[in-house]
Amino acid sequence: MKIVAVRVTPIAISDPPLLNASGVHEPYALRSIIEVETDNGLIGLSETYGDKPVLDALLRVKGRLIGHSPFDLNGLWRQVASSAGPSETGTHAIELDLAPGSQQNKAGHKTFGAFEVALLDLQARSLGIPVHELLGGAVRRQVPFSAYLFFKFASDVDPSYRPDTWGEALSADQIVAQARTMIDRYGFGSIKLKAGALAPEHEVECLKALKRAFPNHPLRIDPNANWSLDTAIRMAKHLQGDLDYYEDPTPGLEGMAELHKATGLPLATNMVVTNMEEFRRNVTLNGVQILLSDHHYWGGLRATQSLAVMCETFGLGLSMHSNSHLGISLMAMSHLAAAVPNLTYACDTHYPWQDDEVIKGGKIAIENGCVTLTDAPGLGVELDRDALAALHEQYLRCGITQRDDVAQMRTFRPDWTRKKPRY
Ligand code: GKR
Ligand code: MG
Repeated sequence: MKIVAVRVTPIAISDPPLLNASGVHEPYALRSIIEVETDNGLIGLSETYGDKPVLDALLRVKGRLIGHSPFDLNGLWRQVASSAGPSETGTHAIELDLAPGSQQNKAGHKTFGAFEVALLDLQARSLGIPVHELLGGAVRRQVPFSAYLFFKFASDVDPSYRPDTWGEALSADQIVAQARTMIDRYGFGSIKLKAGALAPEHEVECLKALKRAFPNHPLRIDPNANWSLDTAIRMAKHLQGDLDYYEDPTPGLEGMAELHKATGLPLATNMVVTNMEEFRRNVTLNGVQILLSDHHYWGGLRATQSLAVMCETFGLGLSMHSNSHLGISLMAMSHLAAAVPNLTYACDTHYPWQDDEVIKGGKIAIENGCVTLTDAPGLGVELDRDALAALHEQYLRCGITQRDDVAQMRTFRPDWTRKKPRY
């Protein structure tokens, strides 16, 4: 089986005005859809970031895969390594620091991971088995996700946002209502509140309101390192007893280690342990106790399985981080999560915030908080070509080529700054 064609299509998906530590989501989030076709007519699929640096790297590699076997993952690494552009060797350029997927120093892992998923999809399809079987077998068929709450402007804050029924979510009552809708629609059994956007005291009040409304749901809060160490310690005093884990409240591994020492709270991260070098430092410092993995920047599904083994070895908990995404990514995350025995917490997903879809059959069902895996070959999803064409058109029309939540917030608050930590 040889690769005969590779297609990379940038798309823009509508996104609501969700608030975070940087600012606010733009009306569209960018993704890249990858198709790898073989001489026996199979097509492997993958989905990843659509920001320009990632897209450029994907486009540089795609032609080099023609003639390769989809089983040759080492060959894929060689092609990715030898196609790296000059900017990717600069180590610390960061477009949006709260989303590790936007860090240039992860270019190789992001590019490899994006194609690896499509090749694993092809391998599994050629064997007539699901990806979870290729990864060693499902230890669970129901993969749990958590309700991912955001502070939010109403969609009419700007006509470029698609009208939504979620409405504004700035007060505690509005956040509780958002949680109720999420739980009614999808049955989520745990809740994450994206914080770092409004005053910390107010965000803690909202968390407490969630605790009162959903006393049996494990709760997490994620200020994306927007609280100083002092603020994070101060807020911890109010949060003690309410949290499943405390996610990235304060910047840096050393800061997180100080915080853990001062509070004893279990800390989670998708920001300070994002590669194996940071993993090693974390073990020395005991900064965080739970890793939020993400195959999109850890280098694919197999690399994330290795990370899971490392977490097991060093006694760390494990879950999954997410950015705005569609169903191909959701299925890659789900197959991986199904094959990781030591997944200790429900995974994150932005999926309920996205109305658009690029796969046949529309949105993937989340029931009782879970995605259910079947034995359909590969990732178990097919591309809807009309939807792909429409979302590509949307990409060309929207004019966004790189996510910038800070600039977007400035359109509403001209004095908004990049200051971190803000509180
Ligand atoms: O989509 O606004 C967002 C999130 O804040 C995202 O960018 C983060 O990467 O979800 C992420 C997180 O858990 O830190
Ligand atoms: Mg996070």
